Amino acid sequence: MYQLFHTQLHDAIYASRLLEKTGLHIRPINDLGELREIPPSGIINGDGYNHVDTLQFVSQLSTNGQITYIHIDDHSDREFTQSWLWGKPDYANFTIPLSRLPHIHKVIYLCIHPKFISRDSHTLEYCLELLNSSEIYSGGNTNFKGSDFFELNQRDREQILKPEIKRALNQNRSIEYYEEWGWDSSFGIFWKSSSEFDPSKIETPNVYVSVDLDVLDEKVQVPTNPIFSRGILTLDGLIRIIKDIKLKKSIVGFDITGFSLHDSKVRIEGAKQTLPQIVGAFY
Ligand SMILES: [Mn+2]
Repeated sequence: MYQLFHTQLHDAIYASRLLEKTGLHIRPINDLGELREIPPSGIINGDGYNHVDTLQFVSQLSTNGQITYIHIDDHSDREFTQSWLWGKPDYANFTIPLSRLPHIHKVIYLCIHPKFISRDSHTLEYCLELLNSSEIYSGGNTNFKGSDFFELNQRDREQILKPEIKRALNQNRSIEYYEEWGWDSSFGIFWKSSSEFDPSKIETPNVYVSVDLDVLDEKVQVPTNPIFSRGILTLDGLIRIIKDIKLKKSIVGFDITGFSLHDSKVRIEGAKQTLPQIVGAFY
């Protein structure tokens, strides 16, 4: 069983009202210190813009050893935005600092739309960090696999030819096909199909799960902010993933983000059916 909290945001309070009939006791979270309570905590957070709060939730966890962070979202939330240039994490980039937290073993990006894995051209250091700290699975329940290529600058091209860098790259199965395309012009990051995701292969016994509801197909009745794109995951697909993680790993905390009062298309009666199923999958 989890302690269930909601943040003090209108969207999160609204979402917790949609869960009223479940009988779950959902308290407002006033102090992040409460996240250290046993049993572990689940948090209903607000709009997709508030997904950056996950960085705080995860920082505050008291953990026994390292944990794996599982990011279920249409977006990777590791893009270089304006605020990132100012040194401030936001909803679009917070998984970068999150992946650098000392108690985070690895970040698993799950059901991400390929378009949102990496859209900028990055340095070799960035690509190596991404390869070493994460696994990427593309959207929905599809068999779609793909790759991102980054053009390297002259300095990075020289770097990549160094034996120790080549060795590091070769050790990572994400780029095992790379050499066929040559070493000297660009750098590839590969992602797997989400149907390949298997929680029993996660190296740590403890995991934290963050769900952004925009990962779900538009047909699923959940109120999200229309400004963010929706993914192609089905409700059953999401529930199956959560239950599979729960079966094989210990979930030390979770949050659900992406609720929005501004979604006029969603039917409230539909959301009252859907939300309890998603939250219920964690119990
Ligand atoms: Mn998202």
